[in-house]
Amino acid sequence: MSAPFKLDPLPFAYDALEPVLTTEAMELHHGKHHQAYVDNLNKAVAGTEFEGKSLEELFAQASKLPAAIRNNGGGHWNHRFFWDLHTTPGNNSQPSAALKTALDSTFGSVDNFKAEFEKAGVGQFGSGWAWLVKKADGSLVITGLPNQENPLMDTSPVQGKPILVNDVWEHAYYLTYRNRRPEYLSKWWQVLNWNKVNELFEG
Ligand code: MN3
Repeated sequence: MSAPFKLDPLPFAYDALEPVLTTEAMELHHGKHHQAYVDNLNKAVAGTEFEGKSLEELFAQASKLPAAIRNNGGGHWNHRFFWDLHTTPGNNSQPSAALKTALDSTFGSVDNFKAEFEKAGVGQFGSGWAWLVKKADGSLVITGLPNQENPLMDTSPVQGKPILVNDVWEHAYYLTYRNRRPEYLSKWWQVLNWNKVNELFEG
């Protein structure tokens, strides 16, 4: 039997993203919410035919998964991917020349891309995530997906390689921004590490 899923420490300190994401918000989001997805995922796969499989293997057959495995597996993968995209405010990272060219040609400009991405986040009804996906043909598309779905799942209406995501569950922003999801989305760019997005786009 393979080792159960586990919660890795954040790749930065809990206070590294202040003031955009506060220490209290990060401690709760990572230490409680993400931990709960990991714990519930381990409970859901224990003793089933799905135990010992990687998340990517599970997502490829998401349509056949019990809801508890799909929801908590997505919750674990999505948060791990999300944390890796963050960096201290003022890091001054930017889209690479190749990514900028793709964003310009797809969305008109990087600023227009940001506006479209924020719109997808604001428009995602209820809980979910806003995604930027590189499809198999290399094209870029923005999509909102509900709950803990992601573009690796065979159930997703948009399939492909995720290269950027933002969490628009209330637990992601409510402590700091209350009901102001648009403000959270617009400030969040300050803590995005474009170098990671560049690597994912070009990789
Ligand atoms: Mn979350």
